[in-house]
Amino acid sequence: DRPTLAVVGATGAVGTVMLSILSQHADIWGEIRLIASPRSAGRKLLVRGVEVEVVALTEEAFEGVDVAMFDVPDDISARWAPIAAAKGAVVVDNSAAFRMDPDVPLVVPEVNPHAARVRPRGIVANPNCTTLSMIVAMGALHAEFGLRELVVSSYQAVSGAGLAGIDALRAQLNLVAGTDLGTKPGDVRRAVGDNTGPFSEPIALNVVPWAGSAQEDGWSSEELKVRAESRKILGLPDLRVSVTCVRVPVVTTHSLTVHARFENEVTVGRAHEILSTAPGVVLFDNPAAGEFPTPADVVGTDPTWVGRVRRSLDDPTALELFVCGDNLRKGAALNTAQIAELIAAELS
Ligand code: 2RA
Repeated sequence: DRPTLAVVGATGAVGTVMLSILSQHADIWGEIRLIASPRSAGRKLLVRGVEVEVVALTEEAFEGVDVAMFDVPDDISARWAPIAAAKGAVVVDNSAAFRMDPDVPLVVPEVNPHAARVRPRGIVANPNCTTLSMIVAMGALHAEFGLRELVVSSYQAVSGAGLAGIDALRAQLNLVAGTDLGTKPGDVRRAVGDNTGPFSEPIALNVVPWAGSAQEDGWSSEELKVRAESRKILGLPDLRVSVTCVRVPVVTTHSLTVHARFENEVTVGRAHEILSTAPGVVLFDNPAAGEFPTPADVVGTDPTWVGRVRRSLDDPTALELFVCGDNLRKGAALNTAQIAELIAAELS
């Protein structure tokens, strides 16, 4: 019998992309059960070309489920993932609730697929979308050159903050379109007023050097996640990682600039060879011909796109790169689906 899959959080920004991915991938699942908050129960959503009615999140909803994918806020995962696991489902969780739990593997199928096999709590965690937007390319380069340090700046899309983030950017763009705003101090802020949505500052005509919540010594939770998760996925507990997270007025696709320092000397030629053959990576790097990835072109695609590969002028062991990844696909739904497919292959 083909395994039963539950999608918890089916109506959110990531859940919506998940349903389209499940409709595009090989049809390995028996029943696909859609689960969401009681507010969304009864809605009908299309998956694999058929309408499926959403059921409310209850203990009974996990009856007979083999694999349960969770795309819900941290507190909902923290409460319900162990319940689903106790019911016998293997949980693939895309919240931050379990990522750093030593008994929960943090898996990127192109980098550490073997880790998914050992899951004492019956839970496998999916990394944060910002980590995921670069880690496939970094894993490939690490395997060749031996990674020693990452210095990263992110350019994060508003859909990282869910449908509310997309709504906030669209509403703000409507307020500023066709005006001369953005020419005087505070003019955009005054026009946007309280309509900042999930962000602390206006995001239209702006960039905001902040994502997540405040942590010690000025760091944001998002910055600390990228550091801790990169170390765990790559199996490099002492990797030096410095991150600055920035929100930009892009709907979907996170970008990152990366300064990656390695154990050995690097060449752009060898880095190009590795990146052009690594699974899940597209090398798009010919700036003289105007070829480098941008979110507007990458959105809706699966791979990690890499361009602007240069050797650091002052350090022959370091590379500079620009990386883009769709934060809702590889950054969330796609990686979760890939993990679920690894587990399904193991169960069958
Ligand atoms: C963001 N990484 O972009 C977060 C979402 N998990 O806001």
